[in-house]
Amino acid sequence: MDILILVVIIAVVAVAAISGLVVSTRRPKPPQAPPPKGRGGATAAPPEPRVGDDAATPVDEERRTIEDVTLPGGPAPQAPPVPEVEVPEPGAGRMIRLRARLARSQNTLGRGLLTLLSREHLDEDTWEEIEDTLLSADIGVAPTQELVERLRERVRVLGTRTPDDLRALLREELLAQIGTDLDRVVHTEGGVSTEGEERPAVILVVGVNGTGKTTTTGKLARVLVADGKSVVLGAADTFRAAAADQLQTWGERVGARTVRGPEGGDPASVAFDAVKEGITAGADVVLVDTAGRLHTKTGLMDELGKVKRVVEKHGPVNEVLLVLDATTGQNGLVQARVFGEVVDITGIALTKLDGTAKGGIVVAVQRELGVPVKLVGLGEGPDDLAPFEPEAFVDALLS
Ligand SMILES: Nc1nc2c(ncn2[C@@H]2O[C@H](COP(=O)(O)OP(=O)(O)OP(=O)(O)O)[C@@H](O)[C@H]2O)c(=O)[nH]1
Ligand SMILES: [Mg+2]
Repeated sequence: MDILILVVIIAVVAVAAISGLVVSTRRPKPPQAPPPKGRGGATAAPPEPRVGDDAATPVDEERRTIEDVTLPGGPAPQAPPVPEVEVPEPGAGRMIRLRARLARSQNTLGRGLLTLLSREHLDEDTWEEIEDTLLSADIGVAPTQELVERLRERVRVLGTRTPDDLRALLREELLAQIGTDLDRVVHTEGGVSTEGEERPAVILVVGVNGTGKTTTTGKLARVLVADGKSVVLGAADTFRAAAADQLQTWGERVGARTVRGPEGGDPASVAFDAVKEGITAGADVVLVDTAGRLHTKTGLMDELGKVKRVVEKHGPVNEVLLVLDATTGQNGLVQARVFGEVVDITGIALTKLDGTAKGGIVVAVQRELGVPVKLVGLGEGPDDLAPFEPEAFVDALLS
């Protein structure tokens, strides 16, 4: 009997011992802190385990809001970013604001002329130097000769020449060459479509490759939006999808919708659809960006003519802006002539004036085409396009 009792007791103790062992092996281990790098590699005794020590974040840490918690399985899904609509600078007075940039690139012409005219003896050599200075600024042969003749005459009449007299004289003569009474307004008055609906103004932007058409279209959209107009963009450069993306990015920044077509599609059809969208949306202005084309490629020039004709099914185009890169000099004049033959150019946007001292091209190109420079590009920034103001231009030249 005693032996039996002893066996039962031993069995109970053995079962208890085994179950305790099992439980202890199942309990998760608290995370192992790296051993402190004590002197001589000695390790401190591990602290007593506490509740919550095995959690990723200690329970006694400051409570976090629900937004801060990263859900298991990766970062929380992000809402698609809403493009921020910017408030562009108004167009008026931009040329004055950008005057410093203009002065930096252009005033070698003004300073050069003033220095030469201030010489005590204005001999033939000096007049030749004056002529060369004007020619090297791309003013063109005929305007240079005219200007030199007038300056000679007026300097002779003037007699003594103070720097202020010379500056005033030069200002007047340069302004006369540039023209102060040309219509430089970018026309944005809508009209009535051929279907009798109200329709937006339509502006076609044309030019050879890389002159700055898309950039100028985007910048002009900003000027118009700043002036309170609603704008639709037409991506009629269908050669590359990237061209439409580029324009769309400009549009999104100011909340202007971009109408685009399939890559390699018919540009005339995209331009037509853009104007249709402008009519439907009740927009004020539709700006149509076209692909860069060499004026020497007849097929491409014919295509441009077609874009204009197709758009005009809705009603007349208000403006055809030829974008010219000021750094290309005299070659720009040849481009202007050929584009003018295919589509009636109504205004010139002269870009990259910040990158050349040859601002005289303003005079030359107006002469060549008989149309005014309406816009000038003075940098790559979104608001670096200014309505052209002759007085501000000449003042920057002579500053
Ligand atoms: N410095 C300066 N750069 C300019 C100006 N206007 C345009 N650019 C730059 O010129 C480059 C060409 O501009 P785009 O607008 O892509 O030219 P594009 O005529 O549309 O070119 P294609 O569509 O390929 O024919 C870009 O790097 C512009 O930032 C300007 O006034 N000043
Ligand atoms: Mg382009």
